[in-house]
Amino acid sequence: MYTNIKQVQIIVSLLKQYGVRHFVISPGTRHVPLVHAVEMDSFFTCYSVVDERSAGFVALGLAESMDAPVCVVCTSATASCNYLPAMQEAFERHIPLIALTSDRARYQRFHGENQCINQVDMYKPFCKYAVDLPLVKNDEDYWYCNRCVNEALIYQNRNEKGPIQINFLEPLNIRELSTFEVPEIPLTRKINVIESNIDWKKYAQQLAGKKILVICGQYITHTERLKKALRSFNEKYETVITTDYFANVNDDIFIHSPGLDVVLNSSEYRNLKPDIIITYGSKVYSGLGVHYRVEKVPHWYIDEEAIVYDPMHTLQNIFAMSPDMFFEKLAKVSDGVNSKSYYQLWRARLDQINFEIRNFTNYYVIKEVLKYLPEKSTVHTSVLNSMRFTNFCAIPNDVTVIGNICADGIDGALSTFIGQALSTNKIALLVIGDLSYLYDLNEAIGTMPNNIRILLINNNAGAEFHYNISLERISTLNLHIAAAHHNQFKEISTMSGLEYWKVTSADELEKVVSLFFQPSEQPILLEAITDADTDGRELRSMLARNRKKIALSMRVKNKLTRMIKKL
Ligand SMILES: Cc1ncc(C[n+]2csc(CCOP(=O)(O)OP(=O)(O)O)c2C)c(N)n1
Repeated sequence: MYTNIKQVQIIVSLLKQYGVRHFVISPGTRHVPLVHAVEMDSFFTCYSVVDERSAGFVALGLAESMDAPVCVVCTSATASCNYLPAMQEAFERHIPLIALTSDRARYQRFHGENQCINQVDMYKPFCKYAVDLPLVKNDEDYWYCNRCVNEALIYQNRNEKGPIQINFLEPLNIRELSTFEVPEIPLTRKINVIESNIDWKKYAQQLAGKKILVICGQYITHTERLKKALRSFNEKYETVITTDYFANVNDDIFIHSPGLDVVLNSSEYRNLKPDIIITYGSKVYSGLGVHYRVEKVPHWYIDEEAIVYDPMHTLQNIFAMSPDMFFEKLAKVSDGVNSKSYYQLWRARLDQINFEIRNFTNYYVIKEVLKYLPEKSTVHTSVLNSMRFTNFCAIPNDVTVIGNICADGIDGALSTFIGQALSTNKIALLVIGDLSYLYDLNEAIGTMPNNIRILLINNNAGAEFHYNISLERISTLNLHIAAAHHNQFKEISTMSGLEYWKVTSADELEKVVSLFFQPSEQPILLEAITDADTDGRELRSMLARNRKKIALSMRVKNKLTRMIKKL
């Protein structure tokens, strides 16, 4: 019988699946559930060494001579400190030691608990990767714990091998230490790293006849080779390939899907549900995949560095190769044909989306201005609204769209934009909100070349919060959450050598918008004054107009009618 503790079950199941067989064990209490699990399982070979310092070196010798990873496991506090010399030696010599250090639960640490020191990251300079596992109390903890152990075991073997630390917890209830009721350790998810020298037919078979949603993320250069590979893949498999402007992919093969993720209702999500999701690129902006988390759609991720990226919580395979190779190889070994029926489902729903806007708002201004973008220009946007609305507009293929999308900070949009604009003669447009502009104002008095255009949407607050929270829900919203102010930017613009234009209505905008990108001696800042509350409300109602009501079955309808009658 084995322990009921899920955290330990995950460790044991994964060590087996990764083929880690050898354990050097030192005596103690806190690691009992793990020790008893491995000593009872004939898969593992265990050695007993009292002194943890010696245990570390015994494991080092074993790992080196077998050229295989070896675990050392001990109780907490100074016991774990004694692994340090062996960890340092393993780090320098690229030997795969696995230090399994047992610990107290996070919220017990440093409050009078006995035998408790800070073990988190304790071997830091001498450790390839370290994880501090959570107590597993729900599905989210289970996923996180599984992901951490997978990460540690994957990263141990990438490039040069080396030591890793897995800090795990003793149970809160002392009786659980010696409770063994589970006949078998349940199998947990192993995230597979797949290298390029594989039997591609095996993976092609897994995709054949399946509905495949490819989500293309950011910061991938879409070379001609990659586009060709995607096209060939798309011809052979039932594929939908979605993206947004920030991926800069510019090819008809991609379905441009921004906004879709926030308007689909649950039954539409089910209707469009893929059998598998494939992603590549450093940040997948689209929320589509995350919606499929609950539906447990398997996920394949393509990344040369084999970084674990698991936003859907269903990552199955990481293909450690370029996307070009992945799509090329799979296209080559398949003789299937894309019937386009899955694609048509998506196309039909996307064609119903109408993001028109009539009232003068932040979105209205951005949409009108972007209509005049010149060829081959660059658009940089600050985060959230500016980014969201840019994605809702029609942007020509040869325009480059950028933003500080990964950390989503409002701090550096202007500075980053200036850096980008300095390296091109073409028009460089910044779409920015007033708080983001205020934040980065130091840069507004720096050097500005005349190819710069700044569209500053000044709604005198963080309109994002008027959209996602609203004054109706928090009447004091403007005080601190949306940081309302009364500033306008004429003086500071003139100081920084910008020609200053201001519009407060659709009519005023119409008069100047076609001139905004015309050649000019000076860089130009166009300040559009809108109202944050109206901006938020209009966005909410535009999205609501695009949502379909959930069709209720007759049974549910009758039940509801009966309930209403009873009231
Ligand atoms: C450095 C940093 N601080 C705070 C935030 C939280 N935040 C997200 S959006 C936002 C408001 C942005 O306001 P603004 O630039 O005026 O754009 P708007 O929402 O009005 O479109 C804030 C404060 C953040 N993302 N980054």
